Formats: sequence, structure tokens, C-alpha cells
Amino acid sequence: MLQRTSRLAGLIMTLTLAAGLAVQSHAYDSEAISTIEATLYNSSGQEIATGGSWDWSGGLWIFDNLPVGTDNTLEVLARDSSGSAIYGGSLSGVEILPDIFFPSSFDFGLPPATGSLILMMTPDGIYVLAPPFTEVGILILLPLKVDVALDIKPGSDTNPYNVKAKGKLPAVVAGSADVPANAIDPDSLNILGVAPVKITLEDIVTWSEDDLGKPISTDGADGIADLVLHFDRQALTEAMGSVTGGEVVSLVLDGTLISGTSIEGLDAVTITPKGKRKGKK
Ligand SMILES: [Ca+2]
Repeated sequence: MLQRTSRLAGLIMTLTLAAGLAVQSHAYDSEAISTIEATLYNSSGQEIATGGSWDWSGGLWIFDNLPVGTDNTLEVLARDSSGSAIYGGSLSGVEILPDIFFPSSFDFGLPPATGSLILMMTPDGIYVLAPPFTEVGILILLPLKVDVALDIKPGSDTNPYNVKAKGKLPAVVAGSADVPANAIDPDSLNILGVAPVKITLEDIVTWSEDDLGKPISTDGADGIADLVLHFDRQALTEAMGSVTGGEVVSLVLDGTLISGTSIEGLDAVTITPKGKRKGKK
């Protein structure tokens, strides 16, 4: 396997240079990926083979022992070092040819019943080849989850939260050029399972990124509409469960884009000291 991999690596390197596929920058964050895995589905959607997980830094992977056939779909999942799936993509119409180049078995003159795919890191995703040099296609890696800038109680840094208070808690999701507010599915949004009671489009914050590339928002309009959410305080307090005064409680806004991609926004509130509360009363 090792010998075969290094032989292939040499071939692929030549091919890469020839095709001008120099790996410079990535549409995805290559550094965030730790491992990838692949699954092959047949035309009726049945899983017929799984491969990996492979070490992403290897840059080239052989997905072998695949049943010969047409009209398969290849799916690839990329995980970060904590094992969370962060990118994914699929390629349909994948044909698995009898692998005469690297047959996994010989059937006395009959063509091998299995084939292989060579997967290779490229700037857009995974370049897929049938050995030795038949291009199958490029599987585009897309983020499975997009971070959004959530600002609970815009205008406040510490977000004091009184668990006795009733009424509405405002929060804003900063719209950006990449993730416009109207690309977010309003019906999907929730904090701890609590959906906002009111959603409006207004431009009240400015979207930017912190040093780590995480989206943040600061006060003031930037010409891009934001999603302003109002949550029922009592419902949210109920969902938080047992909290004590002075405690900082992280709140995650979950949801999806209209395209189906998951989004997540993170902020925190500080429970006001007088709002001591032990579980449900
Ligand atoms: Ca804005």
C-alpha cells in the first residue's frame, strides 16, 4: 500500500504540474481540516463503500476496493481536529472502472470486479481521478456550518440579564456580503430551542472579523441589513434552567441558511446578581 501510494504520488505530482493545479490558496480553510472520509453511494442511494478517515495533510488518498459500476455518488466529509464535520461535498455520475492499473484481485483473465478512485487536495476541493489518469471531476468542499456574528442586547458589552424580567430580549445577527441577512431562514432560528417571537430586517450593526477570522459586530450601521430578533425573556429564562447571579451564560443561536447550510452565532449574558434562581419554580 505504501509503495503503491508513493508511486502514485509521483504520478500525481507530475499530473498536477501538467494540469497547472498548483495548490496555492483554498476556497476553504485548508488548515482547519484534520481528516477526511469518503462514502460511495450507488444510483439508488445505497451506501456501497466507505473510505478513511485519512490524514488531510497527506494531500492524496486512494479510495479502493470499490465495486465497478456507473452513476455512483461520491460524498466527502472533512473534519477538524476535534472531530466536528466542517466541510462537505458530493460528486454525482461517478463511474468506477475495473482497476487494471492497481487491481485488488485477479480473476484469471477476467477484468477485476473492483476499481479505485484517487482523491487529491486542490484549491477548490477534492480532485477525483480514476487510475491512472481519467479525470472524474472536482468535488467542491463547502462549509457545513457558517459562523455568524450574534449580538445579544446590541449596545451593551456585558449583556446583563435579569431572570425575573418579562418582555422581549433583543438580539441581532449582523448581515455581511457573504451571509446577507435575507439568506438566513428565519423559521430555523432558535436559542436553546426558543424561537424568536419577532424578526425584522434593519441595519443597526457593522459586520467585521476578529483576529481569528470569526465574525463579530460593532454598533452602528454599515449599509448592510441585519436580522433583528426579539426573544421572549421568560421562555429563554426557562430554557436556561438553573443559573445564579453573576454567572456568565453562553448562548448559541442555531439555524440554517435558506440553502440548508447550518449557521451558528455565539454570545453570552451575565445574570444580574439579584436574579438568583434555582431551577424551575
Ligand atoms: Ca449592518
